[in-house]
Amino acid sequence: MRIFIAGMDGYLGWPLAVYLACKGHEVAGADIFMRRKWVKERGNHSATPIRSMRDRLGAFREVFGKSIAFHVGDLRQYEFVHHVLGDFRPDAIVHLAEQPSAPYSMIDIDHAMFTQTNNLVTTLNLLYAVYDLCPDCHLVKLGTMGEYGTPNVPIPEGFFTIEYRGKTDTLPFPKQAGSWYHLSKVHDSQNIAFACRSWGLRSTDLMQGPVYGIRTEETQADERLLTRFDFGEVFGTALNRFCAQAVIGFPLTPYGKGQQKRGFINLIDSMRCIELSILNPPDRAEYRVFNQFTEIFSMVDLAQAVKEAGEKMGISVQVAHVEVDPRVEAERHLYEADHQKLLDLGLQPHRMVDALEYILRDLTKYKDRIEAKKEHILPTIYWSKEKREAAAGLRLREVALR
Ligand code: USQ
Repeated sequence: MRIFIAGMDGYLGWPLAVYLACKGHEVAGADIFMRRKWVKERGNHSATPIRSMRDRLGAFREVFGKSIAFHVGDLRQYEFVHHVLGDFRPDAIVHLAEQPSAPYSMIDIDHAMFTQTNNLVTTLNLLYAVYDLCPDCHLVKLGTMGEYGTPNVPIPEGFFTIEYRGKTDTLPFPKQAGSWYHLSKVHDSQNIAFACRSWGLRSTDLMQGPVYGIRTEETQADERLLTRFDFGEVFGTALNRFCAQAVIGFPLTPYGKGQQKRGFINLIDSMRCIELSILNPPDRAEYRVFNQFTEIFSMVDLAQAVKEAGEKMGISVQVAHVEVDPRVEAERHLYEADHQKLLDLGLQPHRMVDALEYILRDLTKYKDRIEAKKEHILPTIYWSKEKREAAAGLRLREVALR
């Protein structure tokens, strides 16, 4: 199949391009390297030393004898989107070209505005270009489990059937996202569903949970193919952060009570889910939703699992709750979310406990790079003024950074 990856330079985009190209698909992608810029803007870097796109593409050609087409450009510019899609005429587009960090979106008005305009404009451009050029093309969009929030009822895969005042209908499940970033994905979902209804486009919206891991089977072949690995407060996600903290002897940081639960997924399974979605497209005019995660854990569960894995390897791991959760979120809540549809398509999930040792081992190689930026681990971005005030003078900061 001809697959276009919007946002090919990111944590998921690059290994996905390599994975799909190795599976025999014709892959093209675009990026303007914003993720590199945002992480640099925060003064941080990837734990893994990532190569330039030119080096990555060259290494891929050298190792696998195949090519991936790449365009440098801004997907917020409609002319650019129209040009690259017109040229390539994809069967499927994987849309990863968004600002993915909740804390980044909560820094201030500029970052909130940037996140929502960037994410919504890029999605709208893709919808219009698909409608104009290749209306049969399947848009695989990366949404987030965070779109649903944490309701006190089970979470279905996108839709639920409800009886209200004697009538029954199947409707989108309510969205109660917890950051400007997560809300950008809610708005995207509405826009995509509308385009499917009104123009007959087809789309799969993947409600993905936090992804963890570094290596995929293909990127293991050569260090130049490694994807990025963020561990700071802004772009690092919970489990990846805990692993990075463990290897430098920094106490693991569940926020608040640490009873927040999320649905996690291994990077390898994330690639496979996207492939399964592409291989099994929806009908024209269909907007469907898959919940893309494999196991649910609380932050305390994660910290305990990393502690046990570390200790098996002779690394002593401390856990020190960050007293004031910087986010406005439920610190204890129900989290019963369905995740059957991708299993029905053939996903065979990896277990988190089996991956931890590899992640810790891999990260140990980049210990110095994590150590060099450890001041970026503890949270400094607060969801509200009340949170910021409550957190002033956190004891952990002094202890951990000593
Ligand atoms: N958390 C901690 N300690 C930490 C970091 C995070 O307790 O050191 C907690 C947070 O308070 C939150 C949970 O872990 O309750 C998840 O936080 P996260 O930073 O791992 O993930 P989140 O901000 O929700 O965003 C990440 C990705 C985003 C994706 C989302 C899926 O950055 O792109 O959409 O995971 S989900 O979490 O299901 O919404």
